[in-house]
Amino acid sequence: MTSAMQNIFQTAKIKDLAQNTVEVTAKTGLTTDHGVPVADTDNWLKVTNGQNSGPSLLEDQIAREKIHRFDHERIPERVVHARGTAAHGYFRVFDDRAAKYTSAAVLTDSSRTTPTFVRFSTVQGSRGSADTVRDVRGFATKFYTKEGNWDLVGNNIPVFFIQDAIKFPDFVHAVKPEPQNEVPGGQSAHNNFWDFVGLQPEASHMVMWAMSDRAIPRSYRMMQGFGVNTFTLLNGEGKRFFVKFHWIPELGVHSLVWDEALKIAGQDPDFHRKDLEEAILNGAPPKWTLGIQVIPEEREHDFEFDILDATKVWPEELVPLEEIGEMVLNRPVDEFFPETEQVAFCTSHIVPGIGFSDDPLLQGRNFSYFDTQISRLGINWEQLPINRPVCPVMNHNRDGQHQTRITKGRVNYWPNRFEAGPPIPPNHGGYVEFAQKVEGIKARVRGAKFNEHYNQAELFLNSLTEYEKNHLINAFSFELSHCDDAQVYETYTKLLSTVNLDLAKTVAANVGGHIDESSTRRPHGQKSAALSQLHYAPKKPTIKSRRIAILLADGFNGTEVTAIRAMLGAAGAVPFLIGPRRGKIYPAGQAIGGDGGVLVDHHFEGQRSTMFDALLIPSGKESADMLMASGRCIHWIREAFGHLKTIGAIGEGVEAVRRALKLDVTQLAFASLDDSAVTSSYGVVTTGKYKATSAATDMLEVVTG
Ligand code: HDD
Repeated sequence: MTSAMQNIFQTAKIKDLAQNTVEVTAKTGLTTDHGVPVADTDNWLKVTNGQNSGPSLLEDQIAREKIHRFDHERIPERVVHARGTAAHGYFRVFDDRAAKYTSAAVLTDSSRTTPTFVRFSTVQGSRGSADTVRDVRGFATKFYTKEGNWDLVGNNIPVFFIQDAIKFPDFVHAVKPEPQNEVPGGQSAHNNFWDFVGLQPEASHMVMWAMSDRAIPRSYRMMQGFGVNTFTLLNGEGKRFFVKFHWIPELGVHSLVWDEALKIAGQDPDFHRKDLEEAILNGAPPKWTLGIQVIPEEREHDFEFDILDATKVWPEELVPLEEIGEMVLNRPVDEFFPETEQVAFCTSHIVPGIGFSDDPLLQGRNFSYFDTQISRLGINWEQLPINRPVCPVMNHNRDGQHQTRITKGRVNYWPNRFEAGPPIPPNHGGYVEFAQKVEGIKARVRGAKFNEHYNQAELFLNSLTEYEKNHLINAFSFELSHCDDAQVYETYTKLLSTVNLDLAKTVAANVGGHIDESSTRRPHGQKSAALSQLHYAPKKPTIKSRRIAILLADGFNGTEVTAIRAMLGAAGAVPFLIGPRRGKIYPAGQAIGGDGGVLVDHHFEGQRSTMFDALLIPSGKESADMLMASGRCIHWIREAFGHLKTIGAIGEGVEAVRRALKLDVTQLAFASLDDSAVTSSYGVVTTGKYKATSAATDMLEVVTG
C-alpha cells in the first residue's frame, strides 16, 4: 500500500471506526467476554478419573459463554437485498457548480472529502445465494457528512417495479421463493413472479430492464447506480428543484453473457464479492462520477410522464445529466458482520439542502427502512460503529436495548431549565422542511399520468442494440419457460404485445404463449441513447483490473511469458498462470524439476475460462501440443471464444487456438486478433470485447456445444 493510499484511507470515518477496531495477533491472549484470561479453550470442564473423560460440568462458565455466544450469532437477514458486499471510500465534488440547486455542503464544497460506505447487493436471494444470478443489484451509499449521514439507497436500474410503496410486500412475496416449497432461490424465473408482473402492468418498464444485460453485471465496479426515486434540492435562496441521482462507473457498464452467469453461479458463487476486493487490493479502486438530473419546481408538469413516478426515467434528451463529483472505493472492510451486515441504510436519512418529493414509493420507503433496522439490529442501531455519524449526535432519545451512549446531565427532555440540548436554528444549520403548499382531499389515488405504463418500456427496447435485444429475448424465453402454469406465461406474452408486437411474437413462439393484436397503443418509435449500456463505454479504454488467464504447460516460451506478465501488471491487469499442476512448470530449455521454472496459480481444473476476461496462449511447441492433447484446455479456448472473450495467441499458440476452434469461420473472431499485431505486441488486445459480437453470439452454441 503506498503512503498516498494510506493517507486517503484515513477518512474521518476510518479514524472513527479505529476506536472499535482490535487486531488479533499471536500476542493477543484469549480472554472471556468479561476479560478474564482463558487457559484452555479446547476442553470442557469434566469429572474424570484420570483415564476417561467423564461427564461435562454445567459449572464451566467458559464453555457456557462460548456456546451461548455461538447460539446467538445470527441475526435476521435483510428481507430483501440479503446478499451483499461492501467497501469504504470517499466522495468529492469537482467544484461548487451544484450550488445553484442546493445548499448541501456535501454536494457543493470542493474542499471536503466526505467518507462513504457502499453496499452492493442482489435482491431476491438469501445471504448464501450466488452473486451472478439474473437480478437487480442494490447500490446503497452512506455519506458520512459533517451535517449528518446521508443515505442514497439505490439500484443499478433507474426504475422500479411498482409506483406506490403499499405494493412492496406483494411484489416481494411474488418474487421471493414460493411459499409452499421455498423454490426458487436466487431467481425470478417462476410462476409467482411472472403472475404478479403480468397482472401489474406498471411493472412492464422495469421488467424490460430486468430481462436486459443490466441484470447480469460483469462486476459491481462496472454498473451504474441510480437513486431511482425523485428527491428535491433546496438552494440558499429557498428555491426548490426536483432531482434524480446517477452514479456512472469509470470502467464503463459491462455485463456477463448469460451462459457465463449461469456457470459462474456454480463455479464461483462469490465472484462479485471477490472481484471488488481483488480490484481494491490490486490498486485499481473503482470510481464513479455522480451525476444529477434537475427539474425546477415550476416545470414539474411539463412532461408526458409524472416526474414523481418511479417507473419512469427522465430521458437525458429532455433533462440532461450534470456531472458534479466522484466517488472512489479504496478500502475493503476489516470484518464482514460488523460492517457489511450491520450497516443500515434509510432513505429518510438526508441532510440540509436535500429533501423528499411526493413520490409515493419514496414516501413509503422513508417509513420502511427505519422500521426494518429495528427488527434486524434493535432500536439503537444508529449507534453501531458502521452506522454512527462522524459529526456530534445529541438528543433526548434515550434507553432501549444496547444503549452504548452515556449522556451526562440532569435532564433528558426539552425544554429544560438548563437549556441543555437546544434545537439548532436554521441559520446555524438546523434542518428545515421546504414550505410546500398542499391542498386536496384524502383519497387512495395516484396521479393521472401514473396510468400510462408502456411508452417507456418501448423506449427502452428501441434504444437497445441488436445484440442487446437478442439477449433480452433469450432472457424472457428462459424465464417464461421456467413457468409451468400456462395462464402465467400466456398472460405475460399478451402483456408484452402492448410493449412491442414483434418482441411478443418471438417470445410467445419460444415459450408457447399467445399474443394479443388488439392493443390500441400506437408505438412511438423513439429512442434514448443513454438507455443502452453501450452508451457507457469507458471514456478511456483500459485493461486495468481485468483478469487475464495465461494457459501454458512445460516447454512454454519463458522470455515471452515473463515480458507479458510484466506488461500486463504494469498496465494494471491481473495475470494468472493456468497450467497442468499448481506448482512449478518449466519453460523450453529448462530441465523439469530443476532450479528454474515459474509458479502456476491454478491447475486447468481449478478455474474455468468464465472467471477471466481474456485468454492468452503463449508460444512454445511442447506447451501448445500439451494443451491440444487436453480436452479441458480445448474447452477453455472454445468456451472463452463462445463468451466473446479476447483471445491472444503467439506462435504455436496461434495454431493451438485455430485447432481448438476447428472452424473456418474463426477469421471472424480473429478480426481483433490480427496475427501481426499479436507478434508485435505480445497478443494483448485491450479493447474489442464487443467486436464481431453478433456473429460470435450466433456461434455460441456451435462453439461451446
Ligand atoms: Fe428497498 C433494502 C433499494 C424500494 C424496503 N432497498 C434495500 C437495499 C437497497 C434497496 C439497495 C439494500 C440496502 C443495504 O444494502 O442494506 N428499494 C431500493 C430501491 C427501491 C426500493 C432502489 C425503489 C426505488 N424498498 C423499496 C420499497 C420498500 C423497500 C418500496 C418498502 C416499502 N428495502 C426495503 C427494506 C430493506 C430494503 C425492507 C431491506 C433491508 C433494509 O431495508 O435495510 O426496508
